Amino acid sequence: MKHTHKKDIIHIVKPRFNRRKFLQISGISSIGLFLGGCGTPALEDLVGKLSEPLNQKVEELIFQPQKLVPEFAVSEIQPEALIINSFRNTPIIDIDKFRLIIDGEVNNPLNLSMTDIQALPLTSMIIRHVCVEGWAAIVQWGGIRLRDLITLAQPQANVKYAFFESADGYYESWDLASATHPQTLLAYQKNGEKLPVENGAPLRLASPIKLGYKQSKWVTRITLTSQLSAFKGYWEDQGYEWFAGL
Ligand SMILES: Nc1nc2c(c(=O)[nH]1)N[C@H]1C(S)=C(S)[C@@H](COP(=O)(O)O)O[C@H]1N2
Ligand SMILES: [Mo]
Repeated sequence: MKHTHKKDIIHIVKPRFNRRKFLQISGISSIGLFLGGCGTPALEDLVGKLSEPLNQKVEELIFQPQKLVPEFAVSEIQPEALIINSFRNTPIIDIDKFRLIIDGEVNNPLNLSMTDIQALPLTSMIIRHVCVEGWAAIVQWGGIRLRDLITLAQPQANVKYAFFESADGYYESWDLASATHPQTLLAYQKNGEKLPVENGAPLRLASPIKLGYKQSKWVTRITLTSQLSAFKGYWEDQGYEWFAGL
């Protein structure tokens, strides 16, 4: 089966993280946390919460040694090989207003700005991206471990799946074990630079354990659930395999 893809180029509002803006965002964040509502948590609180206890099932997944996929050397990166593959136009996202929502069957739903996200530990990996159209590319991705965000959201014991919504209307769902694999990242860097918008900025999935179509670009919402949705994934709903493991 062939993907259809267009390569339209459009402009986005450039992010401007100057000092004033940074202080502004952190200020708003602290107030949100103080009010105890659904505001964005302050940066220190985010990082601090990573060591809080979890429910049994997620704890098992996170502390059980999950098999690591061997990574490549910097010299093996193929900067030209990653082909832009988008089923629609590149969406317009205002980085200053961007929020990543983590919700569903969780005790601590999250609403995070890119500043919040970039305050979490940065992980970098060099892996092979494999597209079912018959091409592959060795890419370096930098970002946060998805498991860290899932940990912060405090999923309830019955959670089995993560459902991803993207700004272009794309959607995906993953099993929890794959979503909490230590090499499953929400990336904001590609080959050592800021992630280009065509490749999914501000945030995209990157993982060596799943095929290319599982790696949602422009992720805006992650919903943790006990039931698999009737909508499994954009390509899956047209007959592609759901698990799509590598
Ligand atoms: N939101 C969104 N994510 C997406 C797609 C898409 O069309 N929209 N295409 C998928 C497919 S089929 C592939 S191979 C990769 C391509 O990533 P790239 O465009 O950064 O090379 O993104 C995946 N994630
Ligand atoms: Mo793909």
